[in-house]
Amino acid sequence: MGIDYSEKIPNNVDLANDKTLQRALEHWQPRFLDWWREMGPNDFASAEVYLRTAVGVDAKGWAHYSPVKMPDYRWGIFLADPIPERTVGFGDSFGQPVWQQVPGEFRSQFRRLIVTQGDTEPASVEQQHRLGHSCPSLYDLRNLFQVNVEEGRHLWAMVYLLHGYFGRDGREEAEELLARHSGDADKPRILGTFNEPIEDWLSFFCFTYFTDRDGKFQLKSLAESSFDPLARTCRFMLTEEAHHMFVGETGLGRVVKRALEVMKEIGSEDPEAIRRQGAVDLPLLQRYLNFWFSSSLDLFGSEVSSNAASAFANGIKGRPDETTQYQDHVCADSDLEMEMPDGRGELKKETVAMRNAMNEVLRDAYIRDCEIGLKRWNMQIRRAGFGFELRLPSSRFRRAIGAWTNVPTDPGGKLVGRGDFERDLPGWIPSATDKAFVKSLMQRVVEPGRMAGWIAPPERGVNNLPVEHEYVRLN
Ligand code: BYC
Repeated sequence: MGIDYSEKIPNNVDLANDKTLQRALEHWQPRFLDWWREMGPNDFASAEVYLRTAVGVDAKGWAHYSPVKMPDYRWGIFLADPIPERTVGFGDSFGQPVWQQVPGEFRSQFRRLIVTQGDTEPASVEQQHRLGHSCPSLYDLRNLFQVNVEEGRHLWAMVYLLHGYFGRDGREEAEELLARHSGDADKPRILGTFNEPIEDWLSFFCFTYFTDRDGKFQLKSLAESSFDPLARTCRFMLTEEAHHMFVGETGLGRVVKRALEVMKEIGSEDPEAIRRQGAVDLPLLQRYLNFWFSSSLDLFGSEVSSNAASAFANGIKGRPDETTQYQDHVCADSDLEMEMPDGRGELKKETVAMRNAMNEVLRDAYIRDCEIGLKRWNMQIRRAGFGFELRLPSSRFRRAIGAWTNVPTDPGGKLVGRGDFERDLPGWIPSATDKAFVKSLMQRVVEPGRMAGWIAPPERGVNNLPVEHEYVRLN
């Protein structure tokens, strides 16, 4: 079914024929718009932004571009087309028909996951609330706003499920999604990373590289769910998510490129000399990567998790690409060996039932995916004739969730004494001086085609338009 844009809430779920649900969502809609006005990029409400809006969920329809004022963006409910005769792809009910309703016994588990997923979407918009004022170019400003409106739509995706399938509890949860706020002392967002401030574009690019990539892995796992409406909504969200990671990967690549240009110009790798030229030195970038990667690793939950085990056993949440990447979809008798801290400053080997280790399986796949960008940037650095190498820190470093919580290690994952850790940590993640320097670079550039001095231009513009196109008309 195509997307009907004549309706108050554009959708492809035949909302017009479910009056109760339509009324409930129409009641929530003005609250969402109030939240957007208060917490979204509202200083730019009158700007015309060259945005992508889905007009259909197939390959042809989902990337339609036009200039739009963000408050007029048509947030709606779009599910990928159903897969006929789809069956449960993993866990104890493997092979049985998928569910069009939430089975009563799994209701609270599903609600918890949908609320957690939903909570991240508005959180990220809140985190990026003021970034527009320091954009390095109109091209980047447009990408920021594209990401923001789509995160708003992803919130709609989860709110649709809550309203449509969880009755009164779901409606209450949908209200709460607008009541919690990123970094709020009393009502923070649920997951740690979504309460971290994003006050500069280097953090934004790290966030879209690392944290949106967690989004990719979590959405892929939920796209395997036996609750078919959840699977279909996540499948469509993934098409949009790909652009967010593109923004992160190309953004960081352009920062590296600019640093290398400056290093060649001045013939030096000295961070201070590079900073004097207004570019980001690579050791500083490494500290930003250390911060955002370690924070994003926590988003996978504990290494050993009974929540993860029951989500897998019950067909609620699978592994990314469950059908194509794995042979054993039941995992009743397999296990995974892990190295854990023994609590006395040493390591121990532990054998964990595979179902209980699912968070770690996802985290491992995520880490491999994160490596790809680093390989590319390191190649850029080598080609430019420099020896510096960017690295992902160890998954044990600076963790706040799971077995490695508060276990002092260096970025390479080597166990160190607490005193040494506390002494050295400020040199491993961005220091106050680093942040102040990055802040000093964040001067807004809004002439079409011009870029701030700390970032190279993109290789191409959006939708075959030139980089110089006026992607945002600031009015
Ligand atoms: N911070 O057994 P455990 C995205 C909680 S990003 C704070 O270890 P479980 C996006 C956990 O909630 C993708 N708390 O883990 C990106 C639980 O609390 P309760 C978001 C945390 O349950 C950029 C307790 O610790 N989607 O889309 O197996 C921009 C013990 O849990 C954290 C999802 O996350 C943390 N980091 O797995 C915009 C998918 N980690 O319930 C958007 C849905 C864990 O006992 N969520 N806890 O009070 C899930 O699948 C799971 O909830 C988790 C945790 C993977 C997050």
